[in-house]
Amino acid sequence: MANLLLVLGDQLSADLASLKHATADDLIVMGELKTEATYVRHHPKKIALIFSAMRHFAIELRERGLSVDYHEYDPDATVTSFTDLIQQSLAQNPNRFSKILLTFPGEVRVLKEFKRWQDDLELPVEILDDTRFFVTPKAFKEWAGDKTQLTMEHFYRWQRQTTGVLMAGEEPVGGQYNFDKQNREPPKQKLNPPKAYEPRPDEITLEVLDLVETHFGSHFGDLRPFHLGVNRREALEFLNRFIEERFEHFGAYQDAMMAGEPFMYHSLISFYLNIGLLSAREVVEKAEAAFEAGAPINSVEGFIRQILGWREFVRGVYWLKSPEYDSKNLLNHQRALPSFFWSESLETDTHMACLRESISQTREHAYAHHIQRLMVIGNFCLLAGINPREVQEWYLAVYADAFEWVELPNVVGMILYADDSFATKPYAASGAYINRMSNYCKDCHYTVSHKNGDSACPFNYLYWNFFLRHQERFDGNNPRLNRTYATLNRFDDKKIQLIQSDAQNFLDQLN
Ligand code: FAD
Ligand code: DLZ
Ligand code: SF4
Repeated sequence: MANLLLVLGDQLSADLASLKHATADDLIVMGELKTEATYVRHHPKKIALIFSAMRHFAIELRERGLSVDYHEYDPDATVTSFTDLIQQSLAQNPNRFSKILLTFPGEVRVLKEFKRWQDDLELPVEILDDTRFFVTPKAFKEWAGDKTQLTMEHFYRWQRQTTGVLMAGEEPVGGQYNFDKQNREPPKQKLNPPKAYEPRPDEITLEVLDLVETHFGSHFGDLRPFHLGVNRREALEFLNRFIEERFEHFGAYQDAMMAGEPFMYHSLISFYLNIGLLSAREVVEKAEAAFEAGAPINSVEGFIRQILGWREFVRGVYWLKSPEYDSKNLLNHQRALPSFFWSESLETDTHMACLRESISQTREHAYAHHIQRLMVIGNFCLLAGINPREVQEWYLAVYADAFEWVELPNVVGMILYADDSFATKPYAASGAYINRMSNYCKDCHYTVSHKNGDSACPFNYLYWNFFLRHQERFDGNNPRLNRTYATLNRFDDKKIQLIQSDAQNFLDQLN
């Protein structure tokens, strides 16, 4: 008998576990669904990316001779959720299926829904491992064992040894596992990153853009111009162009930021990796092949570390720590997210050039590169004490590559220190870091070298205010912060008062 398969909007891989052995007798259901399109106010570009990529993928499946029941978005549809979709398929095809076949999803919420079907439906429901990842949640759990601190570097070395990627026998290629110290060049005057590849929307995408504009046009973010890839061919072109045009400088300038250069030397492939148009294995293989062809080790290792290391690690943490993970708030931060995060007029809503640049670029492209997400926007949310739930929702909504398994650990564990299972200290930085790694400060209303007063860079007093506020937790209890507190403890009362009053004034006028 036939199987009923449900393929989600981030499972668009020809070799998806559930699709590998699909036959013409099986029925594959896919749907542009209200529940999925609205569980947060996704950036319109993100919705358009997913809907258009789903439509293209459905066509490819049909070309493979498979049978697809595809539901285009309809605001009045009675089918609004994955459960509705499955129930309707079962009702329309009585006695046709012997089982429901699913691939492990990217979100706890959806896994719960799948598990409910296992309990409620009369048909067997099989959930296959998502083989697109190197490590299953189960294998990660075994690796984590009873470790109290999960260290990405240890995980990464284990992965390098297990997979043999970038290894020469037992030894890491280049003599060391990690070339991070060669990934921190500040931007130079003459840097000229290549223009990003801009695929032109085809008929299918144009139709989707109109639909998204009608129904989701009020969400934060610019829908047009739209130049994201929506099929396998375009995704591969992004990857190939990265290797040819950007890879050489990726390593050195991985942490650098320049006004007017949203993409720098980054790969721009997270969208396609996360929805399944590219596979992590092929990306790693291409990077290794580029190394054989002469690409520098700091670029190759730095890039592979992000994919084989960080990407797999955060997924492991997500499944290990969920379902409680999204309610973590170790530092008890309660401030509301400032409204300018959702603003269409950032020019007037904040004077902080670094935040303005990073958020307006997010609005325009549904993209910001890692250091903007981590050290500008994330750092601000940490120092200003923003409530983790509000930060999570923002990051999940505004980036086209955002899915909970990858967004949540980056927000909860990495930027906010709302859970301390993998960060050994908060990623807090003053304006000096942003000034060193970007050219934002030279056109800012604030002066980065000023520590206090109206002209001072807010990151400077917010930084010390953060460590004052959490002195009891950290001072003397975290060796990695000994130097920070040695400096702080030399400040006289007047300096401390200035820091606290500047921080208070700034925070009071945030909303
Ligand atoms: P590159 O800089 O070229 O890196 C190559 C690839 O490495 C990326 O495509 C991505 O797949 C992977 N990678 C790099 N860093 C990370 C990381 N920290 N965690 C997981 N994978 C990583 N990435 C997402 O894919 N989705 C998210 O929702 C997301 N949210 C983030 C939230 C915060 C607060 C932070 C600090 C980082 C977040 N990241 C997220 C990680 C990273 O910022 C993006 O993967 C990256 O900016 C995507 O751009 P790129 O493809 O040009 O990446
Ligand atoms: C993010 C998203 C959006 C916006 N819309 C859909 C959709 O209409 N149909 C669908 O199958 N998937 C969509 N997705 C992706 C899902 O939300 C994603 O599969 C789950 O969050 C699990 O990662
Ligand atoms: Fe950002 Fe401060 Fe530099 Fe302005 S001075 S761009 S607020 S770091």
